Amino acid sequence: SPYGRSLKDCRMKPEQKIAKSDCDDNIGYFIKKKLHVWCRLPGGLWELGTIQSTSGDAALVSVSSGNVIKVCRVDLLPANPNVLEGVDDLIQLSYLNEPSVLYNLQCRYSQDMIYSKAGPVLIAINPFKDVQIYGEDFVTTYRRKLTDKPHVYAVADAAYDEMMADDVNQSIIISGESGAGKTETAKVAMQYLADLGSGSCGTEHANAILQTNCILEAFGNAKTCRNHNASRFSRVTQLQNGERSYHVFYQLCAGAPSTLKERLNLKRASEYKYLNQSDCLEIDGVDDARKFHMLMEALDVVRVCKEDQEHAFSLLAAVLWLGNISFQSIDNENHVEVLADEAVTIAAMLMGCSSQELILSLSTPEIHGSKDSIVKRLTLRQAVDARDALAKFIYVSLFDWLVEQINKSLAVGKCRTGRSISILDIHGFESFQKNSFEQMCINYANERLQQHFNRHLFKLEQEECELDGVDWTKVDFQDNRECLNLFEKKPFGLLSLLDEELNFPKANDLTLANKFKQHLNANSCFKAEKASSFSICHLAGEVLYDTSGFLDKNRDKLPSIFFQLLSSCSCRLLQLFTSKEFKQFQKPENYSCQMNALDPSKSSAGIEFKGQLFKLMHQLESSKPHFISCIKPNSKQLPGMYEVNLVLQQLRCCGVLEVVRISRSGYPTRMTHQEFAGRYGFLLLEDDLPQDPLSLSIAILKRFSVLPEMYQIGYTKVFLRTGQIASLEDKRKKVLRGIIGVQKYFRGHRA
Ligand code: AOV
Ligand code: MG
Repeated sequence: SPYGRSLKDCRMKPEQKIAKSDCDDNIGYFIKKKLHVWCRLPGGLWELGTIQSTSGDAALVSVSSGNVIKVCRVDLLPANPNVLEGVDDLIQLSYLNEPSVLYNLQCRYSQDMIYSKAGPVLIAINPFKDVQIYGEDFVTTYRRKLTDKPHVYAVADAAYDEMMADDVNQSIIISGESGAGKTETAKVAMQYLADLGSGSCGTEHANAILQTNCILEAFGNAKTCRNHNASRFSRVTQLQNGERSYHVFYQLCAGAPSTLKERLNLKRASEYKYLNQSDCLEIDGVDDARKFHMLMEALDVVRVCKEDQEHAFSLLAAVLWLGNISFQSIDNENHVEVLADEAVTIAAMLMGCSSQELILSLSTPEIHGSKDSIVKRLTLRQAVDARDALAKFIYVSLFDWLVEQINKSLAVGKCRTGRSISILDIHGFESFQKNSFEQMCINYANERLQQHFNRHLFKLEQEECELDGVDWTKVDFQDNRECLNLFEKKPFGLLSLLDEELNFPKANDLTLANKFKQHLNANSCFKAEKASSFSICHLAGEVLYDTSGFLDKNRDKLPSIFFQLLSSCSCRLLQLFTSKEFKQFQKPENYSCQMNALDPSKSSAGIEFKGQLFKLMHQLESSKPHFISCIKPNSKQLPGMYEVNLVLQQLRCCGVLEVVRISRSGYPTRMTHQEFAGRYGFLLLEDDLPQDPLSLSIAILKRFSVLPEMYQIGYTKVFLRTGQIASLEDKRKKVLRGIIGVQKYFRGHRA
């Protein structure tokens, strides 16, 4: 598994998730009734079978192949009756154990039903192929509410209706791991909303909104080994083999018209060190030159003027040329100076400064920490780091600027109702063999989002019960307050301690790890590990982190000498990037740790990240959320392939099982009185046939001696506890068999 430890070490232990099996409690009943059970085979796969006999802790089970195998009782779980096969909503399952959920989703996926519901959450399993469920006809079908099949369109439609009816902002929150389909799902949702909106805002405005995808993907997405179109950050300067930097660089090199190429001194992508280091310049089936033309059109559509476009392309070229700047050794101690070649000349020209100024800035050592650390000359490592920091700063600022331009342009549009639907395409929980600062930030963000998810869905559950007049009994759910404290507590939380350590010039990976261990051990989500490692028990699983590189990555500041350089450049955008107003726009509101973003010594990546996260949460808190969980069915990006363990891993991580558990922990099966009477009413005798559906439901429950603690009667629905529907189904089947037997008898008799 690519997930290293997380499969084994999920905080939610399997026995918690697989609520003590009904099968284990009623094993005699299962044997007698020949009911299906799931047996866990060695290797973790599940197979359907029926129990033949038990002795002690083991059971003999006959499986579908005809073989009889010996299975430990703890490895047996009840399976759902056939009537529940492939249900739209997992909440309808009588038994919500992992194999049942996996099988249900697989059954649907094999028929291209990639969307399912898990109570209030939409599950989307990546098809890795075109599925014929999008486009005008489907939009109309969902808009007119002619179907209730789960779909992103249905989610977007509900968000739209609720926004209009309740005058409340909505958010569609999409989660899932890399390659799970978040960005595609976001686009499907946007497409639907743009179609709806084109009526009121005009097609032009709706089209402009859709065109932003093209721009954001060019500048914000890149090929990784997991996803050829991954939404990524900070990968301008360093690449893994087989991965690419942001698409826009390759698009520019391949597609810029010759005059532009000349003005920017552009070469082929293979000539640039930032691009040629990973042995991967092209993506199968992707025409970068064509994409560049689409990008330019999209920029026109969102009204970024030609002059600004040219500025943006110049800065992209400047970044590429910065990467080609090299250094030569000047002594035996690995000290270097900048090589004054064409890379420096062209980069300086594109930025609007002189080569001398650029060289001087690249050669001036940054002084951080105490005076002891002052060095007169740069080592190769320091010089490369400084150059890369400059390139990253330019790219990041360019990206932020572009987003601002797009927002300004769209705000000019005709429809300003004051209400919005936000679509959040987030980076999902990650757990690799080795995890660093980036994973910590990503997982922290997911932890915050998960809290939002739980709290909200928990509340929903309560509301549904109350609305239907059903007694609300507290169901427990995993609260991650403790884990969030581990990150956010002041002064002894991960982020504060990390920042504090930046002030110690002699700090290193080990001192940082020790500091964590010294101050955080009391938190139950923290685990000290060997040397520079520690673990965090995240809601989605335990993750092992290694502090190596934490300090450098957290420092993430642009040496102050570059601020001086950039503010004196003639390029208008560079001046803007170092100006107060620009920083003001980037600075998150509701920022708990106020700081001067212009003072590089005070910013840290962790604090910045937290600030942005708080801003995001603030925005989400004030909107009505709709959740979509994307699942990647295999790690090969192939259609028609469903890897059970990979899916299970994700279901556990994204908390979907937990939500279904929460949603139904009290009374999982909910059927309207009409549905209930429709299916089981015929089981009643003539005498006890009441008129209204609610009384019919009560009569059915009485007739079959369902214990009062096993159900509740709501105004509109029957709420049943786990397993009840299965036993009702059993009775129904028996009666039906009896009826068919009688019919046969009569037919035979007549004949
Ligand atoms: P991600 O956004 O979740 O990853 P994407 O949305 O980029 O993942 O999806 C990855 C690939 O899966 C896409 O390029 C498509 O080829 C395919 N795909 C996803 N959803 C669909 C769909 N509904 N129909 C057809 N193909 C689909 V990342 O951004 O890496 O976390 O950082
Ligand atoms: Mg994405």
